[in-house]
Amino acid sequence: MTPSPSDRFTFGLWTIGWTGTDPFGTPTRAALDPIKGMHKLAELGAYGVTFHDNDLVPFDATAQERDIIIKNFTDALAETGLKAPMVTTNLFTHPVFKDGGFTSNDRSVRRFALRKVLRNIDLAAELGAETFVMWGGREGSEYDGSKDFAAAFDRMREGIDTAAGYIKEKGYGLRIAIEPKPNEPRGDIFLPTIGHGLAFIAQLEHGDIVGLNPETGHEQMAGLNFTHGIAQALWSGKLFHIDLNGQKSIKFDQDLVFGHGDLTSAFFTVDLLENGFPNGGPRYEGPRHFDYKPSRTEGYDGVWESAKANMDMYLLLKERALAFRADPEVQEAMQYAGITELAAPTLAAGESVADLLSDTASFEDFNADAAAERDFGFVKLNQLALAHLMGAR
Ligand SMILES: [Mn+2]
Repeated sequence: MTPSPSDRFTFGLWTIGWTGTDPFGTPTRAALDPIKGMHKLAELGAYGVTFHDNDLVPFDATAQERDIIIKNFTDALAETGLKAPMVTTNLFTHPVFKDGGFTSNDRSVRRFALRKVLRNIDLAAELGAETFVMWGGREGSEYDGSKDFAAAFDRMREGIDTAAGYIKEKGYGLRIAIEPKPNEPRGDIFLPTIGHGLAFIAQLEHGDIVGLNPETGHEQMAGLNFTHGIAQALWSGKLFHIDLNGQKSIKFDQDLVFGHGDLTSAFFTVDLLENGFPNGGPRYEGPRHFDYKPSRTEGYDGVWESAKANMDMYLLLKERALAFRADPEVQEAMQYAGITELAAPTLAAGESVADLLSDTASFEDFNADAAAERDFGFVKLNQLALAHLMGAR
């Protein structure tokens, strides 16, 4: 499995650059020079890199230092051929953001956060990024009495609409993607799941350029099915970007390599991304972005192994998912399961509710017991999927 830029694999600079700091321990690796990291990713076959403003430019850098760092980064993009398709803003590391950025109870912090975001939007546009991710890791609370939640949603809407309005006003080719997460670092984070995100976007003035950046582990931390979630985001026209990684059930954010958590779920995620819905429909065409952490037990050889592992896992799963759909026995099992039948509208073309009400075959003469005799063969279909996943077919 040799990744190439045409696979559109991207990595956050913060992923390969994570030095292993966790709430219980200090770094286990020396800091990585982002430019060196970019050269290594290009060598491994990645398409691009993504970053938070402060992954590159230190929080307290002077304007002059910032210019030099951005120039070096832009040069490195040119040298490596890497793209920077997604940019995001760090509104969580500095203590000023301890109660959030857009939803801090402190108005001066909210104004500072908005300025930090607008400045970073300019940079994202300058670099030709397509997606501007907003992960509100500190937007939330530990205590339900600590905030006026309605006001917090108003401020969240104000922040995102202001940023989206600015993008439109400037004519930038950017779309905003909200990244849901249920908790960590806050006890509870606003917009905790894909579903909450979709409902929130519907309340925005500039919701047409706001979508989602769902992350595998974030949905799984909430006990939710990631593939269902991205399917609904796609169906809603809101899957603007995706963060792939691995998570084993409801616990802290593990940020494992993609597929190293729930492998079966990862198979169906790739099946959806690569093969699309069985009966057609919207497709995800964006980068395959990995947002993971190389385990803190590893040195830099292990960091690069883990970066390769994400791409390997994706390509292996892609190969298996393509074979799965192409298998005549699978197609037969899908047919038997009624997967095609689900695409047929329940009412016939032009049929009114009155027509349905007068169709005695649908109710009065419907034999529910006979219909209940039908079986769907879902277990056989799933066994075929797992056999393909394991390379046994
Ligand atoms: Mn993420």
